[in-house]
Amino acid sequence: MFGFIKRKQKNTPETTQSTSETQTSSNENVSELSHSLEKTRRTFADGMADFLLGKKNINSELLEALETRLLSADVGIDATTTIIDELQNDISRKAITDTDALHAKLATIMKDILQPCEQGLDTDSAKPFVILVVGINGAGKTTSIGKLANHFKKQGKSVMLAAGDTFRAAAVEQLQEWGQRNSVPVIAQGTGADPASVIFDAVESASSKNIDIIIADTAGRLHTQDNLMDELAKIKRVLAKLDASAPHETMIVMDAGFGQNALHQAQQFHDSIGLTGMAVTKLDGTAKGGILFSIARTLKLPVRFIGIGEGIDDLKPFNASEFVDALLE
Ligand SMILES: Nc1nc2c(ncn2[C@@H]2O[C@H](COP(=O)(O)OP(=O)(O)OP(=O)(O)O)[C@@H](O)[C@H]2O)c(=O)[nH]1
Ligand SMILES: [Mg+2]
Repeated sequence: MFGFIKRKQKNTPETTQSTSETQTSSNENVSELSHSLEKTRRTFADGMADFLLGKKNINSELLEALETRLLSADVGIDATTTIIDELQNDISRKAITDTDALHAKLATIMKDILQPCEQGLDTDSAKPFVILVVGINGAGKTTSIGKLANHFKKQGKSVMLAAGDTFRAAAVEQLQEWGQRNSVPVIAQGTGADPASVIFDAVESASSKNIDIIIADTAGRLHTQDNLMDELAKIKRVLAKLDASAPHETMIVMDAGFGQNALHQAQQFHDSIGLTGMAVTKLDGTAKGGILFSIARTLKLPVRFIGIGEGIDDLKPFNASEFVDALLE
């Protein structure tokens, strides 16, 4: 939304080049993210530039416009209220007097809201480390598993996949394709097999082969939502027989485009089976990327990864600071 300020800053000598390698890679991440988050970024930006270009003074009209933009991007009432109240506070006590200061403060507040959700997944605490992937149909589970396999392999870990979605005929083949692309083994039985037994076998096999990480796919839809929750609870029970601490991560994959509805669904999964982390997908295809702020305020679950495209490299560890910088670029 403050693109013109950024462009102006980019030409000033102090900010043109960063010397540290970390900073360079962070800048690259922000540019890539910024491109992927284009739709949400535009929701923030629409209508704001006029205010900022036309007026030097910060006034209540500007804050109202900002509030509307935040709500349109699904930032949610709670986080939006925090942002506007804190800005208003600083404006009242003259700590913010121009748009540059407003921009800086806005970024700080937004980063503070998201920071608690930035908790990377540490897969070294168990071997095999078992990740159970859950979520409603079409959220992006199987695709994210394929991307995760690629991510972990790049870290030098050995990975195995378990085809726990035995409900839909094509589900096993879809996972097997991802297995082939990543050159990782996929443990599968046929359609209609008991998912808990497929995943149990996979974990036993991973143990015997000294595999680091096992990622289990599950169905997104059964005959009823109760069936689904019962099945997932059974998978967890059966796994715990093998290793009391397994699954080590129960990760929900959530489609950002569902906005507030996705939050409600995630809460249902959390209440039924207990979640330990999330991957928020399809941030590239939605104007509702602000949902991350609602997640931070309501679900308070670690956001392990974000999905920003259909390609194998389009799943990134969530970084709160880069995310906000990309949105405000
Ligand atoms: N643009 C975009 N598309 C994505 C992303 N993640 C997944 N998709 C697409 O979303 C669609 C559904 O993904 P799947 O991985 O099959 O979803 P699923 O949760 O396994 O679905 P079910 O097996 O039916 O429960 C596919 O076309 C994916 O390519 C993302 O981050 N961005
Ligand atoms: Mg699937």
